[in-house]
Amino acid sequence: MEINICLSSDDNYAQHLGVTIASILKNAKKQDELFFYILDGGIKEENKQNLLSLQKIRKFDIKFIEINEDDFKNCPLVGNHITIATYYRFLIPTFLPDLDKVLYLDCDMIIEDSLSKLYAEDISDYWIGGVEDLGYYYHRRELKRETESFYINAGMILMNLKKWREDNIEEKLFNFAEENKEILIHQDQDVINMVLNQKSKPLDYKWNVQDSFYRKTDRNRHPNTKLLEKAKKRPSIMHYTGPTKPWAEYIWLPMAYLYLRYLKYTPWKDNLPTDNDVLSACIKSLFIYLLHHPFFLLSKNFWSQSRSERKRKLFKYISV
Ligand SMILES: [Mn+2]
Repeated sequence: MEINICLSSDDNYAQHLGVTIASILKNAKKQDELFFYILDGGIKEENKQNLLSLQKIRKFDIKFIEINEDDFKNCPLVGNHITIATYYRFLIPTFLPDLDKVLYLDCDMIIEDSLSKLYAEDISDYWIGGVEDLGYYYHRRELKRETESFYINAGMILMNLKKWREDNIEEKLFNFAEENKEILIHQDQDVINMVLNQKSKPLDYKWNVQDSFYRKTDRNRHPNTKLLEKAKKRPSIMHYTGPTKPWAEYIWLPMAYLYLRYLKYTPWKDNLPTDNDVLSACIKSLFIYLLHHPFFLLSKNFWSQSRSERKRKLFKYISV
């Protein structure tokens, strides 16, 4: 079965792109024919060769599509760990004129399953298919949407390119982004949700398990379904959604070990996360907390908070 996958990366992310691809190759079924389309924001020749060397794991096709940043100069930038590259996916129907369907994946993902079942999902009546983002409960309300409504995580989207072209979706996305700068928090993800919500198909959680799924603070608001619990135990796609990534802050991130599982099959195998030592990470976080709150044990306020609130404050500094 032919599986068309689109990923986006600049030279800084080439290693993580490589690890994501390696995880796809390692878990592909015999009959999967893999075609990768890379939206290339300046990947250097050396790293392109490194990516091609992954052919050792398994045969695949790869095409680099050069991106012109000028096409995105009107897009608003919000937050600090998101770059202009997140907008590239708006133009995928133009970048890939020969395809009617494509699976878009972020490079902060590890794939632990064949992608054939996901790719075969019938989205002929939809613009996109994807998995709910369980965070952002309050944010949805700010966007003046029903809190219960489906809010997709844009790190994995199955795209019906044919329907995007028929309905002029590219233009609608860019217009919306330009006209609504002040309400966008999650940049292109908000835009995708606001414009495409009417025709988004919810898919099984296991196809985009986000690290927020494991956080206790959010859990109260999670739909308490068996599907969600099952997906968390064995993600088919693990997505490191926050600013904390497994290649840097390894210790405190759920499922971070999956990144190392596939890093070792790539030419970047020696670039291990810097803080993969538990003891030094604990000492570091306690030290930083004490710097900010030298008398916290004496403060009445601290002890009158709920346990979870205290914990949250103590661990806030870990990713500093
Ligand atoms: Mn992501």
